[in-house]
Amino acid sequence: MKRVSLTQYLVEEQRLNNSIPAELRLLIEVVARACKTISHAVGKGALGEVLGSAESENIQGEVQKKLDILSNEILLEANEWGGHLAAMASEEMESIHPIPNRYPKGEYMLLFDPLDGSSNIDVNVTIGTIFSVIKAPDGMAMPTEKDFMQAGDLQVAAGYALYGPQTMLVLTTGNGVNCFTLDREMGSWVLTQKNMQIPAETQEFAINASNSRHWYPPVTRYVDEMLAGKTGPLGKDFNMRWIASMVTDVHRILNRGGIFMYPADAREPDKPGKLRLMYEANPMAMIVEQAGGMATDGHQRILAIQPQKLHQRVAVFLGSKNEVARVTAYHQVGVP
Ligand code: P6P
Repeated sequence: MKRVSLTQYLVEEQRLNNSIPAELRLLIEVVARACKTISHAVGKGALGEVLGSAESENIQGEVQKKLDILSNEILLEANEWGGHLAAMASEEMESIHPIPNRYPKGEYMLLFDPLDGSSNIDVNVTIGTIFSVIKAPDGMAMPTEKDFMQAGDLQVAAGYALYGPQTMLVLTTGNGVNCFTLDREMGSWVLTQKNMQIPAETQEFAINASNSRHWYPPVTRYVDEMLAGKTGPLGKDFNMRWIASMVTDVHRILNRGGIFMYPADAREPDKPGKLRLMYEANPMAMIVEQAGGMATDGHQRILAIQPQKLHQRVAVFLGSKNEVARVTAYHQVGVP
């Protein structure tokens, strides 16, 4: 493939589809540059004295890793001066982060999980950054959390960076999904996969099976049918993968199909799931749908959910559309 840089791709996409105004292009390039910085810090590991926990907790009550906080700061500092944003929101911050008054404000708002999969940081397993871009409401003066309560269908862009054997950036602005690989020598993002498509069928599923005794019947039925293999109702054998790093499980599914599930379960009946809607499920659902896949909470499209709270959680079933449709259908007859 002729080497096309991220900048060239964004400029040509704007020319072809008029879908990436200059401000959005600037935002994407700033986020991509911040992900390069995060990749560099992650890559240092113990040599950078960035491993281990930060002896603090985030809004979710989860112990923060030093790299969680560093990644969050890198994204805040990279994005606050450019004039393309009105506000940001992060898994690592309880409330929204309005752009400081000393900087101009723009028409976009950025949400992110700065370092997803951080339980894997200290054991050198691939982790990543997930981001979502929405428009600031017209005439918004001082941004509030309410301004962020936009359904996922309203996202103008979504993506994730992957800090693994290669550093990659997967991006959609509503016209398909493209993957860029970081050329570490040149420091530039190079287009390496165009218009990624998720196969409709799959023989691979991803779920944390240690929770199986807590699952509700629709999930138990579905997983049991897959485990029954060729002689079971699905008539084929299935393989299982669970990396406990959503970006990595989703990237595998983008490349070879599969279904990723983090369902609600009986451990906490009031908790709809573990993953967060605004900065994990929504961006991943936009990417998956743009790649021909499907993403539901077991009952409806994730992108159709009207958010109520910035850090609200949601059940997630995403990937190969025929399998997501199947497990979603099972929920129509079963409990949540
Ligand atoms: P569990 C990482 O902490 C994360 O938010 C996702 O990246 C991942 O899919 C999930 O949680 C793993 O959860 O319960 O298997 O540790």
